[in-house]
Amino acid sequence: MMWLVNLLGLGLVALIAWWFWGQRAPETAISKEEAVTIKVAGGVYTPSVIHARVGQPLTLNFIREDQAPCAEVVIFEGLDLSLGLPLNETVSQRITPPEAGTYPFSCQMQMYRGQLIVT
Ligand SMILES: [Cu+2]
Repeated sequence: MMWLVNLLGLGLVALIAWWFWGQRAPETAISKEEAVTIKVAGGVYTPSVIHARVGQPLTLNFIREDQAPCAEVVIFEGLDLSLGLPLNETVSQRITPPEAGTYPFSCQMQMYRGQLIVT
C-alpha cells in the first residue's frame, strides 16, 4: 500500500506545483529526483522504454503482476544489476546512469524486454 500513498502524495505535490507555477514557468516544476514506475504484466514492461540522463539519479519502481516465475527477476545489461520482483509488490531501485548509451533489461528468458536510454 505504501506505493499508493506515495503516488497520491506525488499527485498532490504535482497539483500544488501546477497551481502555483504551472502556467508561468513549467520548467521549474520539474523535480531533480525522477522516478518511473514499471508494470510487469501481459508479457511486457510498461513502459518498456525509459529515458534517463547521465549522472542524474533515477528511481525505478517495478510492480510485477505476472505470475510466471521467469518474470520474477529483471536483469539490466551493462549496469551489473538484477532485481528480484516478488508478486504484487513494489521493488524500488535507485540508479545513476554512468554513461550515455542504451542499456537493455529483460527477464531471465528475455520474454520481457525493455531499454534504458541514457543521454
Ligand atoms: Cu521471462
